[in-house]
Amino acid sequence: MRLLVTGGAGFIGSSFVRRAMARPAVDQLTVIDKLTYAGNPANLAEVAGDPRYRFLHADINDAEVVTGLMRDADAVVNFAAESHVDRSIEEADAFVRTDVNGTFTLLEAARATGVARFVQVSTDEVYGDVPEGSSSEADALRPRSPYAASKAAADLLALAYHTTHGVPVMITRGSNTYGPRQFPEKIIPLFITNAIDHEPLPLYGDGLQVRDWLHVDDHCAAVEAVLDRGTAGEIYNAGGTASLTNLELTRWLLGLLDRPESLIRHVADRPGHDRRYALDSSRLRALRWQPRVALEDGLAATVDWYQQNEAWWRPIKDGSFRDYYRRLYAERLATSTAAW
Ligand code: NAD
Ligand code: TDX
Repeated sequence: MRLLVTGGAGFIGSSFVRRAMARPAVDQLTVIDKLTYAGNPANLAEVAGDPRYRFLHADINDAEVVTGLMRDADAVVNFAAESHVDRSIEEADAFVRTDVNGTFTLLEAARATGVARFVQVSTDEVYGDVPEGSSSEADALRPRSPYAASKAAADLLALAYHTTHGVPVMITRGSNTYGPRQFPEKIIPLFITNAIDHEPLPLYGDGLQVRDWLHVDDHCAAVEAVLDRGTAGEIYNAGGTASLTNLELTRWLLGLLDRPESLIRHVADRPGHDRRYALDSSRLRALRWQPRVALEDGLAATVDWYQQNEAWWRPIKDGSFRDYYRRLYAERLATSTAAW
């Protein structure tokens, strides 16, 4: 199998690449990544020397480049995206350019080259807020943030390219993912690294929003199952092993790090904040996939990884991330309240 992986220098993409390179069935793997603030070549250092692997620093919107790469591939997995909800609230341009136009460019290339399989990596956020029960793949899309809307638009384009042009598209919709090498803008790595430094943890609103946590290894196994055994034109939900409130999650992290709950600050809520996500993953389970990493094991290992790998995250937090953090959190923290 010759694989083309977009966004492979990011959190989930790089984990997928390491996993794929361990498979003898993979003869060639090409990563294309724009290396935005979230892309980090260090995430791919482990595979960089393998003769089956090559890296191309490019934008998925470059039609000529992606068409050329696809001619030389049996399958494409599209991880490339702008992925952070709060950034999409601040400025959504890049979300439309990458998540919508970029996916469109890849679909056009798939149509032109007749690539055999195309996995579009999507998210539970396309279903919007789910006050009770769980989302199944046939449910209506009700995205509520610009990020979620950009991913939903990509899903609809992908499905239309399957129906109209026969492009062999499969969509995965994973839930909130966590693990090593996640950019420290997302709640788990942000709170772990802040807590290591005895900095406050800015919990949005009442902290009672519910997320269903999926370990990155389980997310990658889901994408691999769909790549290998999925049916073209189908959507596959991949839910996690534990649903809990952000407040419960935060307390758990503080316990693992031996830090006091007085670090928790309730800050102004995220506009349009989805209260709860939940996925029904029975279709993917029928493909012999199930999430395996229990949250207690995955969180402990993730905390340990950030403790052992300061060289990975300190340069990020000390660089341009500082300005972002100030913009998003300074005012919020100045007007915050204690958790108790
Ligand atoms: P990430 O932000 O860590 O990585 C995104 C990668 O895409 C980066 O390497 C970045 O450089 C690259 N990229 C961005 N724009 C590009 C462009 N125009 N051309 C080429 N490369 C570009 O994201 P992640 O958390 O690893 O998420 C990967 C995918 O999984 C995304 O599609 C996201 O929507 C989806 N997803 C993420 C989660 C989660 O909790 N993190 C859950 C479900 C689905
Ligand atoms: O500082 C924070 N304080 C806080 O209370 C941050 C960054 C987050 N939160 C809350 C908001 C959410 O309820 O924590 C929860 C998780 O937030 P994020 O880590 O930003 O993730 P979320 O918005 O749920 O989206 C994630 O899962 C679905 C990924 O970022 C998406 O890429 C994926 O599609």
